[in-house]
Amino acid sequence: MYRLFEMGDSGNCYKVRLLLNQLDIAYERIPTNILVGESRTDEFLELNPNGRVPLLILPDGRPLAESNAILLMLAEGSGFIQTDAYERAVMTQWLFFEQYSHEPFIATNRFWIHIAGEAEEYADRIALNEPRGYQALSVMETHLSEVDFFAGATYSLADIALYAYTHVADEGGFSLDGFPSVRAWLERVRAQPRHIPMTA
Ligand SMILES: N[C@@H](CCC(=O)N[C@@H](CS)C(=O)NCC(=O)O)C(=O)O
Repeated sequence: MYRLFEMGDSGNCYKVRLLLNQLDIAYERIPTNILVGESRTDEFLELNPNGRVPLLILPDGRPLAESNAILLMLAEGSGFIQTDAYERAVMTQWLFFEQYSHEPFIATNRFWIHIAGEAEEYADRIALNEPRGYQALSVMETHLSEVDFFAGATYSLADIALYAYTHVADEGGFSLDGFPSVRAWLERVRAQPRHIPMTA
């Protein structure tokens, strides 16, 4: 069986749990509290030298880190990955966008404000991240005003990856009021078969 080192409040971990559920793959959850350093122990660093969750242990014992890499491996051969090379590349383009232009600002502010409760301590960095997070939301809004899902007509890994932190953007101080296409897309993602909320 797969084993997943994860934290319930983490969007990066939620991506993996959402996909596992949508693929109907059984797995064991291993709660890992990053706030008390559980991803920085010697034992954990042996498995992921980068000291972060999610970390998936394959049934044969091999470890795999990085949420979007985990998604790509689990979804291999499924309808969540496009078969056409260009369409698949467009889908991965959005996975990279999520990690470089979205998550570092929206997820990081959410972490400081909502999870760590350190909004005052990190006020300067939160303020710096804010325009960049809104920039990512604007890119999403423009794209979603023309398509139903990120990589075209059907729901794919790109939607799972971008849903994870967008649907809780308010917890990072980001309002979705000015992003109607993003809000409509969130509803389409929630309506997918076997969708589960982050709190499940
Ligand atoms: N790029 C990584 C980011 C993983 C990440 O930042 N994980 C956070 C939780 S969301 C973590 O484990 N932080 C603990 C630490 O840095 O000590 C991914 O997508 O999996």
